[in-house]
Amino acid sequence: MRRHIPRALAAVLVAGALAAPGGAAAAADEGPELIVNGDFAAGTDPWWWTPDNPATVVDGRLCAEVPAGTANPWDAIVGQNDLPIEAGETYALRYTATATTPVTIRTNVQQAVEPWAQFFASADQVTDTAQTFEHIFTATAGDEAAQLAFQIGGSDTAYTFCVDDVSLRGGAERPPYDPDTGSPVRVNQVGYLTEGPKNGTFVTDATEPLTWTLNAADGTEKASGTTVPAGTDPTSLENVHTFAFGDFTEAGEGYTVTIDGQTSEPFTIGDDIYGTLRTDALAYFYHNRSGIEIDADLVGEEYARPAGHVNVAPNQGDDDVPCQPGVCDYTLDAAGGWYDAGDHGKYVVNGGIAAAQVMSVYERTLTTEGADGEPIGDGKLAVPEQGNGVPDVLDEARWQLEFLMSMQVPAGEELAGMAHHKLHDEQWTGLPLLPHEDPQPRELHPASTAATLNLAATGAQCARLYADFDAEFADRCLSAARTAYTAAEAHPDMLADPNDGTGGGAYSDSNVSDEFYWAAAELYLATGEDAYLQDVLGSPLHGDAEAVFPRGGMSWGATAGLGALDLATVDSGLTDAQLGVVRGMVTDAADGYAADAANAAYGVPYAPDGGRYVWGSNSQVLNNMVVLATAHGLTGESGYRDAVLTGLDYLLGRNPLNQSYVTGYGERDSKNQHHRFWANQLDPSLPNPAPGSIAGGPDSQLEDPVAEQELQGCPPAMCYIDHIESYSTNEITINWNAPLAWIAGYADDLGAADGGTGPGPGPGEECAAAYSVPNEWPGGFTGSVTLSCDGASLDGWTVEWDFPDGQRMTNAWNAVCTQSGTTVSCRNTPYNGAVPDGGSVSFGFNAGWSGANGAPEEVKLVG
Ligand code: 9MR
Ligand code: 9MR
Repeated sequence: MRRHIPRALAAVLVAGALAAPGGAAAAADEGPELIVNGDFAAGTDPWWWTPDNPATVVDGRLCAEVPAGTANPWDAIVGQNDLPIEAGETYALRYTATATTPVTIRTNVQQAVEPWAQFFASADQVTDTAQTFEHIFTATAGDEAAQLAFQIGGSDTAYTFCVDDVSLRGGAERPPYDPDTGSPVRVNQVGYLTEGPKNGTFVTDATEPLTWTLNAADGTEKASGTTVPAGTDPTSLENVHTFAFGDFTEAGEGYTVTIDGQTSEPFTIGDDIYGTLRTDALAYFYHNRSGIEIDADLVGEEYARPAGHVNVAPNQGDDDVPCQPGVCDYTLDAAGGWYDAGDHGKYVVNGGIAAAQVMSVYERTLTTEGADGEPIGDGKLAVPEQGNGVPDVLDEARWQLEFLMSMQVPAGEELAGMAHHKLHDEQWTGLPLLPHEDPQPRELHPASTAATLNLAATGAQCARLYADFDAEFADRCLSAARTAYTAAEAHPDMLADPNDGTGGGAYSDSNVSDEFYWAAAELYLATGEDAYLQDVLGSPLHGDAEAVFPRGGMSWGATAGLGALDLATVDSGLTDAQLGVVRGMVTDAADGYAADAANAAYGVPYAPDGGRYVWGSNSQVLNNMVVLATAHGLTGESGYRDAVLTGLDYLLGRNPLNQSYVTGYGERDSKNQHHRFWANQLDPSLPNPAPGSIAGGPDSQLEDPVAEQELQGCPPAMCYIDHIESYSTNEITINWNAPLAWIAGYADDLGAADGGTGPGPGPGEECAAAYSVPNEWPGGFTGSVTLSCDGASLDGWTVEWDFPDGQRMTNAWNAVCTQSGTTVSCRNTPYNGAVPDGGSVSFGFNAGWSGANGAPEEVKLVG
């Protein structure tokens, strides 16, 4: 650090490698600095050390406590990886060090993997007087990712080693950022639904339309058309064209698109392309369970592992976790739950949204017509609770719900009812590290309002969903939720400390009005109680679509939308007017996301402020897709559905990097996400991430050392690297996989509907209308009618039906309706009279019912 320069200057200069030719140091100094954070101003990152010599930053230097009696120098190391060393180049290595006992250390620049070939090695004598060492060397061989290793083991006595101002300069300037993006023809590398939109993007300098051809696996041309020039795409700064082949509906595998001699990655057209994605995305959660052995019978040998944090050495166990010093004087049994991400922390904030969205994978099947609960039912997922009579997806969510409840401050304590913000290691650990090998002490961090409201919201949703399966558990959830909500009201501004990021993430959030909204909504839906409803209606967020659904997407820090989505879809006593407000927020937000998708050359429903892609941008995209899909369920509008599907295209390869961000899906998939067990990139004996794991995705802020080194100058949607240490672009976490599972379920259900069970003209019909009830509650329901054409088109339409059970329509949208007796007649608005061949148009309405709510026998197209 700068303020230590006097000490560093006072240090004795020890020049090694005196034989270096004159001027070599100067030549090396012209090259780039390869060491990141050599002055430790940014903390310990990206330095690493071996587990027995823990290091921390003390007075601006990195100090390691080296144990006595290790056998070899390399039994204790402080180092930094990813140093690009080039053969024939000259380098200057400098650092300042002290040791409380005089020692001879080994200072090596070497391969980071076997056979550990050395490009430079020196024996340096370090004493308790600060000395600056300087070594000039010419590398005789090279390595793209070498390491600097201070090998400080082998001492008979324990001592403290401190190092500062580490610098390694030399080699050629780094080439400008130039990722390998493969073919310029960008498609969804998994595929397209038979009846869905089919769009792609072509990167080219051409400004005139070009011909595209769609070819079958055997090379036969199946369709062709021309591209649409779209100018410079702001997310990639590349000139692009788009192309569309939605009219082509012949199912098959191995299709490619060729433009201007360039051929896309292969893809499938079919109805069943997202079924395994739903299952795999959900499997992520079992894989990342804490406190239970991950069973080879369920996941295969490669992914099996012992239980983590169950009090078997070197783990310190999560069954009796103390607070950080000074925070509390009790301990909690907080075993179980899901590990957050690449790290072994367990956090209530993002743990809450993740649990909620996994529960919603299930709840969606209760509230949405055509949503199939079977693929997530009992015996369908690879979880140990198979066969217990409870849908497997709820078994999975319960694993986390039990943990969330265990984080609640016990009765009798000062903050009783509040929830601790998080539990994690005292210090950051390095990679790789299996959960059961984590030696760090675990600590509870202070309670926070945000965490408490996460518990209230998820507890209430739990009460709704588990009541049918386990009343005792549902009651326990509700009671925890009520207590939490009351405690949060009493402590409405206990914000998590943004600087509390050692050993785990901070997850700090300066505004909890959205968590209050979410929790009040869920408690109202669980209890029907007016007090909670009044809190919803009285929230400053209520009715404000942009506040509830930020343009950049919902996230762990912006949760109001979770409440609004549930209010819009789950049966409750909301009046039609109240329901109209809530649904209006959903459709307003969805309109914005759909417009963003339509404007984007890559079809992505994500247009963040200032074009900045944030940490975890892929989950922001997914959360916008969840809003769109919900709006589709409420209205039947195909535009919403299309924006969800083009969002999937983006995530699965139709993007500026030609990258599928989901492991195991697509030809160019992410495989090296930041994870301490799935760390194959660091240790070939460990697996890559399990299929269905979604990477965080482009983050234009470059928030980790690898991103800083490799991605300088990247356009926003290209700020991503499939490297295990790029945690700001390439981590995986429960709260990103949860919306992936939700969307995969939605898309799979769409495919099933296309496959014959959904609306759409039957054989022989040219234009037809289909009636559905997306939502029903005591005394009321929302109806939807979809007009579809195949082999004809409409220019203006009127439909009629008879309600069989005396239902009364109260209001309609996207149509003008009248009711006389039991007969309803609806005609198009000035905006949606046209139904093209192969297209569809939907409208919706609210109506009242009593006794029964049967569907009309027929919806007739009368004009
Ligand atoms: O592994 C950690 C990851 O889960 C976090 O998102 C990230 C940012 O907080 O930090 C990672 O841990 C690194 C730590 O911040 C600094 N030392 C190296 C750790 C592993 O890369
Ligand atoms: O998802 C979090 C992201 O929104 C934040 O910008 C980032 C930095 O604070 O932290 C992310 O969460 C990480 C957490 O802090 C530690 N575990 C891994 C999480 C995902 O990278």
